[in-house]
Amino acid sequence: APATIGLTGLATMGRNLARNIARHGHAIAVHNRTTERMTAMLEEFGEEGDFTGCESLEELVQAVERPRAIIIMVKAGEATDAVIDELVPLLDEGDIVVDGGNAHFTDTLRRQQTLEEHGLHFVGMGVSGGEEGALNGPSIMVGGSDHAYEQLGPVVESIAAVVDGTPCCAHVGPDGAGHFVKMVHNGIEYADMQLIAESYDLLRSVAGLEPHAIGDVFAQWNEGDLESFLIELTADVLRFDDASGQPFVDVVRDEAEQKGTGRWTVQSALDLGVPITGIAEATFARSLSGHTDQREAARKVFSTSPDEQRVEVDRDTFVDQVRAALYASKVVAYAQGFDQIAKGAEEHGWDIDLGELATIWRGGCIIRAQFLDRIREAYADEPDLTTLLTTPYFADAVKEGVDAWREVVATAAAGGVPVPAFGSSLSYFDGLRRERLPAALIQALRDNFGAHTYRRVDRDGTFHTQWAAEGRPEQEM
Ligand code: NBP
Repeated sequence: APATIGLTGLATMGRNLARNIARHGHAIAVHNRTTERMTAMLEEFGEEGDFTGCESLEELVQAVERPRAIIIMVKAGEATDAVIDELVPLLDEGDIVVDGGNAHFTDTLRRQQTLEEHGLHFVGMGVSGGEEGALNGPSIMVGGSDHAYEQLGPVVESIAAVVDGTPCCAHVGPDGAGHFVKMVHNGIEYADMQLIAESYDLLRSVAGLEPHAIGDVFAQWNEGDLESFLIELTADVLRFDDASGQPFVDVVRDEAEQKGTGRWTVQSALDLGVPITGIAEATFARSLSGHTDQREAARKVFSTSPDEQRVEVDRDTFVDQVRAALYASKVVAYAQGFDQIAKGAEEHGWDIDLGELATIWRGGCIIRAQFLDRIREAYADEPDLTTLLTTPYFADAVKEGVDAWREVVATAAAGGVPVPAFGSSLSYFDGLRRERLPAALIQALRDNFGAHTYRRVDRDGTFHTQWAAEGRPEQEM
């Protein structure tokens, strides 16, 4: 019998996704550019389900029932285009091509257009959860036509993670919507991790706790509002010792890498004009960590003895303040990320259900957290929410934590501990709540040097003041 679905690209992600699909009872045809990967996979896991091994894309296409659904799970970028170019002439009208890789959503928009011209459906499918998620249940964000989702939905929903009986899989919107929200999801992941890292740094440098003890603190935090996969993982990592006997975190070089989704998120936010300061600072913090030459130069010139920057804190109080600051900053990071999705949806004409996103991120993905239930509830209460920050639950949490948040940022500054994500989140919060912003001065300056005009507080309209040559206002005599 023909296979229900086909998949090409059997590296870590594709192989695990194919196994997951087969384990759920769907007959699947599998292919990989280098055939050995396919044969090795079937040798090892062929018993897990109904697999058809294919040595070429022609064979793959032949093996799948029509209208076909073929998932591409290869390296994002040129490799994906190469596979699409090869696949398209082999397909028939009405077939569905699914890109499950980490594509940039603008590539997905472009590919969708091209395939539509060939009478094919193109689906951009964001898959979160890494290697483990792909095998045991990822969070899946599908962008594509209703028609394509009708066929694809039952298969992908069956392989997704499940929370409270709900699969962590959604038809987010058309064309690039799935990859767009996957991108922002990854951006939020950057912010989450940076906030955790700053918390660790403060507990170590200011409160003087050792990694194991900090791991215990994180384990405790995981019992409350902060309960999440990343907090749990942090507890595990901090309590883990390297074979050399040292804490594992101490043998890892302090240079964080990135594959680019954080950068994409920030670039898109700049285009959309959405201030996602937490995600941006998290992305820049990784860049800074990699600038080893500049770091070395600065250390030589500016290093101080540890005593010069020692700040005295009450350890228990400080630990609790850091927890409050972490929670408040996390609220800001998510508010900013959801804001970006709302603006992106508006820009591209996508009707994205933000509450549904919070729902499908509760399982399978790296940012899964109890917290997302609160976001889901917030959007259920008010689907057209202006910002998550002001919904009663989060507003109360922020109000309760704001003094601690300020204390932590001030202590970090006094102690010379960099907290770009904590600091920028607090500034974002203060920026939003401020009665008057110094933006008035910026606009006055812009009118002065560039005649960019300004609006007034006391009447409607657009104004320009006649500034004299030296930039001074002309005096009325
Ligand atoms: P990789 O991103 O490492 O890609 C390797 C696969 O791409 C192999 O199957 C390789 O075939 C194939 N490939 C390449 Br490279 N160039 C090709 C070409 N020109 N034509 C045909 N096939 C080509 O695999 P991965 O880590 O499994 O990730 C797959 C996708 O899933 C990526 O887009 C990734 O960004 C995304 N993703 C990854 C994760 C994760 O945690 N790793 C999470 C979520 C999403 P070969 O065997 O013949 O070399």
